[in-house]
Amino acid sequence: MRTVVVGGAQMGAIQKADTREQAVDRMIVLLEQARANGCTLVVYPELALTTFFPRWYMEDQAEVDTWFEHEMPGPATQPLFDKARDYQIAISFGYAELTPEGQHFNTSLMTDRDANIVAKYRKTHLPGHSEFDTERDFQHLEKRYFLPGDTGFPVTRTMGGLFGMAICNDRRWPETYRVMGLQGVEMICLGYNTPSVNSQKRNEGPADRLFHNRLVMQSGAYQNSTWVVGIAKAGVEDGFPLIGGSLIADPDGKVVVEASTEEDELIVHACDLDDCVFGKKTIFDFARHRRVEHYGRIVEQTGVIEPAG
Ligand code: CDT
Repeated sequence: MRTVVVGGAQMGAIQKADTREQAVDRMIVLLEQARANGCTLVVYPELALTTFFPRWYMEDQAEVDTWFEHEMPGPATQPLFDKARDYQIAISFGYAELTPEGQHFNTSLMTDRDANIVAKYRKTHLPGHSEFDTERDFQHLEKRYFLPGDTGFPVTRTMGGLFGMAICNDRRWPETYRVMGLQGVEMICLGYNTPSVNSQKRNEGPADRLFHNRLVMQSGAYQNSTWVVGIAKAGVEDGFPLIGGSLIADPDGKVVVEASTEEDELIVHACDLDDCVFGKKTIFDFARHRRVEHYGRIVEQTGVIEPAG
C-alpha cells in the first residue's frame, strides 16, 4: 500500500473586498482540520487567495496586477507554508502568477511535506473571452488576463507516487488526463471556480453544472486509472454563485467522497496509489492497446474539419 491521506479543502466564497491574509487564515483553519484527520496532502481550489477576479472587466493593467502574486511564497502566503511544514503536510493551491518577466498565468503549485515547491503548473485551457461581452449575463475574462500556460502537463515524483495538476476548465478536456496518463500519473490535483449558471445559457443551472463536474472527473480518473482530486471555490461571490461538489474519484472512476456544502469544508480520503496498478496493467495498459497510428488528428488539427460533402 502507498497511502496518501488527502484533504480536499473546498473554500466558500471570497469577496472582492476580502484580503489575501483573510483567505490564508481560512486555508490554515482547513489545514488544522486536515492535520486532525491525519492528512498528508491538502488540495485547495483554483485562485484560492482571491475572489474569482476574471468576472470583473478591468482596463488598467496596474489594477489587474493587484490580483497577481509577484512572489511565491510571499508575505501573505508564508504563514501557510510555515504551518504546512510544521504539520508535515504537502499542499497544492492555485493563484494568479506574475512572473519576473511580466507574464501573467493562472497557476497551481504543489509542495512536498517540507513545504518545498516541487511542481508548478500553468493553466492550459483558458475559457471565456478577452473583451467585454454584452451578450453574456456576466463576464469570464480569463483570456484577457492570463496567457495560456507554457508548462504542458508535467507529472512529478513526490510522496512515493506520481502527481500531476490541472486547473478548472482543463478538467473538461480528455487530453489533459491522457497526457498525464502517458506519464503514469497516479493522482491529479485540480481546483476550480465554476459559475453555477452558464452565462450564455440560463437554463444550464447548478444541477447540470454539477453533473458535468462529476462526469469529466470520473471519466478522466477511470480512463487513465488515476485518482482525481477536484476541489471547488464555491458559494456566492459578490452576487455571483459558484458550484461546490468537490470530490475525490478513485482509479475506477467512482466518487469516494464529496462535499455537501458550498462553504469551507474538508473532505478526506485515504487514497492508496497502488489502486492505480490494476487498470494500468489491464484495460488501460496503454503500451499494449493504444493505436497511435489513428490518433494523428488529435495533435495535427485544433478545430473540426468535416468530411467533404
Ligand atoms: N475557472 C474556469 O475555468 N471556469 C470554467 C467556466 C467556463 S464558462 C466560461 C469551467 O470550465 O468551469
